[in-house]
Amino acid sequence: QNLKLPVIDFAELLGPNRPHVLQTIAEACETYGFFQVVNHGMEGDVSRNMIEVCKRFFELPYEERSKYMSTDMSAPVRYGTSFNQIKDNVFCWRDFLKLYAHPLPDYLPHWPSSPSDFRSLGARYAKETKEMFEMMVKAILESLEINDRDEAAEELEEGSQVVVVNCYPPCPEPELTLGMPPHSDYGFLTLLLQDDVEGLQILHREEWVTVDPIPGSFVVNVGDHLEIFSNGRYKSVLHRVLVNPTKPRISVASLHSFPLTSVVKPSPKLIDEQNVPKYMETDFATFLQYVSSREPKWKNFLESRKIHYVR
Ligand code: AKG
Repeated sequence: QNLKLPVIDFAELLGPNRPHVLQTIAEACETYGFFQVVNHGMEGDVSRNMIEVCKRFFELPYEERSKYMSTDMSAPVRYGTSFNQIKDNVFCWRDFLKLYAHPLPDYLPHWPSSPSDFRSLGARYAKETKEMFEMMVKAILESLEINDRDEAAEELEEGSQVVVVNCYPPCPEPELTLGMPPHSDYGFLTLLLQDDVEGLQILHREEWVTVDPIPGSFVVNVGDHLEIFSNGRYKSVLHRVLVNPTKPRISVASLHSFPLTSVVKPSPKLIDEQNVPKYMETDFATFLQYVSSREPKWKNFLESRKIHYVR
């Protein structure tokens, strides 16, 4: 049984229906940690061209793609298999291209120069997803009853954006593997574009359910930073990817986080005597230290930041 995620019509955020849409966003973030966005303002050509140019990248000869292979997790561009082909004990059925994207002028010169239109199409896509993210942040803050000009919005505007292109080739024995193991996303929000092949599953009421792709829509999910910022009200939910026996699948995830130098903590606007902080302050260095000492899986990192009060 496939899951129909709550659908947010972004155009309605600009009209009289805004309070109702904000309510739907809040309920979706509390119940599923996920929602889908339609009428988001990105023209169909921009998203279709992005999927198509990424497909062409993965079709390039290995010698061309492997120029971007790196074991440095913070390289501006990293091409690889699984998560880290040097470290992983078991490989996932996935190739990926990870592109740092903000500030774009700093990173664009490092992006693949082949296919020849990769940078121009990718840059437009990254710029427009960043704008969409900024509108979403305002809606998310408002849904938490926090002023949309809160300093968090400013910080997030300067935060990191990483575009991860996932390519899942057809797999002759899909039941023996996964495209991606269960994980939650480290950042604040992830905006995911996918082609028309299903594969994404989320953990909902302790069951894995497949998300029905709506062509041209974005799947948006709450990341660990937003769970912490909302003091646990919005949920960073585990998700994984199945592979298909006959069809390849491409997805493009745009991951948006607080700046790498920021301290992430529950919003002071949501904390009072009745609502004590449920998470410790955290920063990127703590995260890196955590993941370099063990395999990053399930929600271990987020769990490790929870405060357990002794009565
Ligand atoms: C990720 O990039 O973190 C994903 O979970 C990708 C999901 C997908 O390919 O549908």
